[in-house]
Formats: sequence, structure tokens, C-alpha cells
Amino acid sequence: MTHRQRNRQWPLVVAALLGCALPMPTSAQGAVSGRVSIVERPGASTKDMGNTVIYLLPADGRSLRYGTTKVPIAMTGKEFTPHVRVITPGSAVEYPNQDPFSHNIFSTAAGAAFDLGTYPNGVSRAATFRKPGAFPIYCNIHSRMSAFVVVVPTPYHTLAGNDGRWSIPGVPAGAYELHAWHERASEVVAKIDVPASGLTDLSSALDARGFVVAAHKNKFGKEYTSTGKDRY
Ligand SMILES: [Cu+2]
Repeated sequence: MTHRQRNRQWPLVVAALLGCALPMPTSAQGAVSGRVSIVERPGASTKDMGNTVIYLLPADGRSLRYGTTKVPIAMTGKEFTPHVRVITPGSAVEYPNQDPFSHNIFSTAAGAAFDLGTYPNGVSRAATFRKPGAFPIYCNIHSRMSAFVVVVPTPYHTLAGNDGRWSIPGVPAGAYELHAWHERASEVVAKIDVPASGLTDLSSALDARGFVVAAHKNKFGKEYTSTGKDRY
């Protein structure tokens, strides 16, 4: 260990002794954080807060640089896990089949259509998303399986926690649009000015009172039949 490396560890030691957490390392970029809530129908409670996507876009419409990733959405127990992924254009989502029976993952969404075919346990296939948007993902065998891949052209994105809290680190100072997306609500957008020190305690409220569950078609654009051996 060099002298320089040892010195860097001192703040960690001090933090451990004091029993406190160190702030994230920052330059001229701060964290932007807040809390989202969902307005539900009377008597209903929110159980899917963690499926809320939060992202920032420059208010002046300029393009941002971002990297690409490959992330999984597993099929397990006839469900997609996690239910929502947020990625950047050019990123891929792979769908490992962890069920003891086959699935056929597809999307017919404009700008993101794909069909991975039918494949069994232990196999994983992937599809790349090129365009921004919120794309529903389905299984052609099990009509109740659904997921969303939300593609945003910004590195400043995150999912809210189950308590609605979210934080996006390393946001350069500037004017942004703060977007909050949830599958059961219309997207909410607010203008924010982020100083170099970051911004906290932002709040967004999504309105899910108008949401109705709508049946979707299979990959052929037809109704699902209930004659399959894996039917519900
Ligand atoms: Cu399936």
C-alpha cells in the first residue's frame, strides 16, 4: 500500500469510528433526490411504488451521452422479475427462463417489437431496445405475465424504492425536466434547476385513479385461448 492510498482510507476509518456514513464523493455534481407518491382510488393502497421510474432530461432538449447495459428480467413462477427495468437506448434485456416449463417472450410495441420464440428452463434469450419509450413485454403462452422496459436517453435515471424515495447521483448543474413514470398513471413532468450542490426533497405525485386493467392480445394480435396446458 502506498502512502497515498493509506491516506485515502483515513476518512473511512474516521467514519467507522463515528458510526456515520460518508457522503458520496462529489465534484461539481450533486445528487438529485426526492419522493414520489401515487394517488389511488379511495380505500386502495399502493403496492407497486417500486415500479416507478424517475429520470432527468435536459430542459433545453439537448442530447446526453450515456452508456449501454444488458440486464435480466427473469421468468419465475409465471412472473417477470423485476416487473420494470429502466435502460438506455442500445441496451439489451435478457430473459432467463427459471420456470420448469416454456415461455415465449414478445413485444408488439411500435419501435420495440420482438419475438424470442418458445424456450425452456435454463435458457436465456435477449432483445436490444433502440428507441426511447415505455414498452410492455408479454408472454405468448401466459396471458397474465407482463413487464415493462422503460428506455430513456439519459444516464440520470432510477427506480423509486417501495417507500417512494429515490436518488440520482452525479447530476451536473443545470435545468432539467424531472419525469416520473408508472404503468398505472400518466407521466408527470416538472421543471427543476439543479445547482452544483444537488437538489433534495423533490416530490412528485402520480394519479392512478383512472387506471383500468386492459386485456392485451397475443403476438398474433388475437385473443389468448385458455386451452393451453399452462393455463391459469
Ligand atoms: Cu409464459
